[in-house]
Amino acid sequence: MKKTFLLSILLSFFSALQLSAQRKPNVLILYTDDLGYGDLSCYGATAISTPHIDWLAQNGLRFTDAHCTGSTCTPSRFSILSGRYAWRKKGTNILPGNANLTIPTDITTLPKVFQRAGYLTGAVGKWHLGLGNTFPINWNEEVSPGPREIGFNYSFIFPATADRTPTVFMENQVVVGLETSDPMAVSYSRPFNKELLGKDHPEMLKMKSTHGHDQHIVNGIGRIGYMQGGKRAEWTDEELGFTFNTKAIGFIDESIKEKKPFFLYYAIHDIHVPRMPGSIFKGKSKLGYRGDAILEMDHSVGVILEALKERGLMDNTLIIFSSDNGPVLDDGYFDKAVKTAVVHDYKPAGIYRGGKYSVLEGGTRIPFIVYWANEVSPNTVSNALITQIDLMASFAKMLNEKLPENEFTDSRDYFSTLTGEKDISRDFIIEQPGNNALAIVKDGWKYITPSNGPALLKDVNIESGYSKADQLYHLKDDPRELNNVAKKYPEKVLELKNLLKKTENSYK
Ligand code: NG6
Ligand code: CA
Repeated sequence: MKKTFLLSILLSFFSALQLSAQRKPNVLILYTDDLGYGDLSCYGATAISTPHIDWLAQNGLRFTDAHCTGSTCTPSRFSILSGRYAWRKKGTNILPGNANLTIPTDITTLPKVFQRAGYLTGAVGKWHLGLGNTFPINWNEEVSPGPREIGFNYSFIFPATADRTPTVFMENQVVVGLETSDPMAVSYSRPFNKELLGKDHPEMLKMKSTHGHDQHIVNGIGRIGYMQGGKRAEWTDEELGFTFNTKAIGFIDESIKEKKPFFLYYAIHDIHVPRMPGSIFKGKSKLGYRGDAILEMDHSVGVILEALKERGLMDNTLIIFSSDNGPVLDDGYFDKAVKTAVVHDYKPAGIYRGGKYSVLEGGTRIPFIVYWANEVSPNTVSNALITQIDLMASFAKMLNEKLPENEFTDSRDYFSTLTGEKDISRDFIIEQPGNNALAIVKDGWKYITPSNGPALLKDVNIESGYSKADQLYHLKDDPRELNNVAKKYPEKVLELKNLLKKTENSYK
């Protein structure tokens, strides 16, 4: 009797050990920028083909009701990395390129969870979460705090977005290629002495802006923000994909050298404006530079997959592919996105209404694919409601890492839904549009708080979903949010309103 008991204890001990060895896969998050629900062929696009991402879907699990937390960049990135809703913290909306770090350095973050579990962690690509804690930032020395202080051992980033100064790369928080004889400075309030601006020099521009983007010029493209110096450190847009791919693979190699599993947050810069893909992609799609940027993004995914294959890592790497917010056609430059979409009846948000900036489903319902050989069943689809904010708690669960009990978090463990083992939807999710009029989704119902914003965001020609009245939609029957049933179901409105309030008040 005693012997069998001991044996069974030993067996369960060894199977736990085996599990923990098995369950320490490399983790790669491919996080694209402004890619809509309808922008991939595996999500129904026909005017464009994305074979590498489709491969992930064919060999993994594709979600139909996955959400980023905001319909713009900074809030979604803040939430995926910190496990907290961005609206809990002031100053976390779309950031200028000279903003300071928004994620507190003393909280648990997604990369810190991996570090605690013995991983080497890296951030490559777009950052847009602020850097440093001084104003102005001194770009001529290491800028801290930054990715390192929130849990990334390695970083190769650009500070904000491709359309914002400073238009330079930073490796481990130091500007790459900056010469001491040409120190750099960045401003968002006024141009520097002798700085040539897009608004005064249209003849210098290879791509004109439709709105904004008429300040600093680099590579023949007007940007938001001003910059002086650092001339030789400034990037060429056509090189961004190649540069980031190379650095992402370099980081993977470093993890092999250090004999550690890796966690790589690869924030692919495509398909955000200015869409100026590498020369081999120009003119290759039917959809102007926006489509070409999708091809470049898909190619980047292919390059990374190939690198994993060559290194024998495909079987032990969990890959997530997703986007930070919904799509926009005209986000400030004449790049033929609007015209070609009309010609091809192209719907970047799929069947959903709205897009980037909006509170409608097109704003936060995004592609989300999980690939994990031998663990996630190939060619499967999940209709479970999930949110990127849960990655932190879910991976903590996978790694057997406890999140500190006395620390606040919005992140919840849905690991078994993420891997398709279960089909359980999140209890509810909160969506944050450009103007902070929050929406809450629960059991197929969606409630949108009243707000004063315009119903149509004119510059970008996107329906916002804002209304002065309460809005309630039954997403299952009315996925396009056309039929406001708030008056018909006042108890539902009250229930969701109260849940939203309760969640807002759960952290002061
Ligand atoms: C807007 C920009 C837009 C884009 C966006 C941020 C103008 C007129 N528009 O203010 O081009 O940069 O901010 O996008 O300047 S995000 O994906 O990083 O949130
Ligand atoms: Ca974005």
